[in-house]
Amino acid sequence: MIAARHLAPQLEERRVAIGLGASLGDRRATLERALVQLNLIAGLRLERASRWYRTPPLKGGCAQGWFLNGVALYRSRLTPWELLDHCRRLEARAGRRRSGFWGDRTLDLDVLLIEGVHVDDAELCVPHPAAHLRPFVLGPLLEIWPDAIDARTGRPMVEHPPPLGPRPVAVGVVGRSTPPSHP
Ligand code: A4P
Ligand code: MG
Repeated sequence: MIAARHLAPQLEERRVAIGLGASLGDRRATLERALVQLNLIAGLRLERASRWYRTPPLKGGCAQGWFLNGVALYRSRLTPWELLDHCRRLEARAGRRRSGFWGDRTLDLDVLLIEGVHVDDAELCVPHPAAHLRPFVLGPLLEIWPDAIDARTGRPMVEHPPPLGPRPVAVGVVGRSTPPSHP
């Protein structure tokens, strides 16, 4: 394991998982645009994306009733903080707005896992501390990266107990899909 502060600015290529979520607007178009925009960043290359899942909000406060969630796996040469900056920039570009803590959002991008890297600082926690607790994250993550390791514990993600809550319902596959039966 490499302590984050010792990472060189230009990392060797590592796999990274990004969680995508949206509960406002044309969720699917926003998430698919974000996948492409991330892939256009120098040092990031899309390897696989999960299906999209229609998911109930984890805790109330979602006026439009449901989220669309998915996870994408990239090959990355970026530092964890560069990744976070790009995620924030794309959220802003998607016109991210929200209504209160855990409220609606047009686009939420979370850095879920970075292969072999564990960061805990004021700005960034990787692995994302809640990744293994959320069905709409762990399910799609294991779909595309079944042997992912939790760098905080060194154990496979698949060994985490199944998170509580309703199982997310897949509504389509990126690029060839079953259109969702909702707007
Ligand atoms: N931050 C620290 N670690 C990370 C990380 N690994 N990835 C910091 C991204 N950001 C990280 O995040 C606030 C700050 O957390 C960032 O600026 C960064 O410095 P945010 O995304 O701006 O705020 P947020 O999304 O409101 O908070 P948070 O804690 O990220 O919320 P979550 O955990 O994303 O939960 N229900 C369903 N069904 N689907 C969802 O996607 N999402 C949420 C929000 C609640 N309920 C949901 C869903
Ligand atoms: Mg977030």
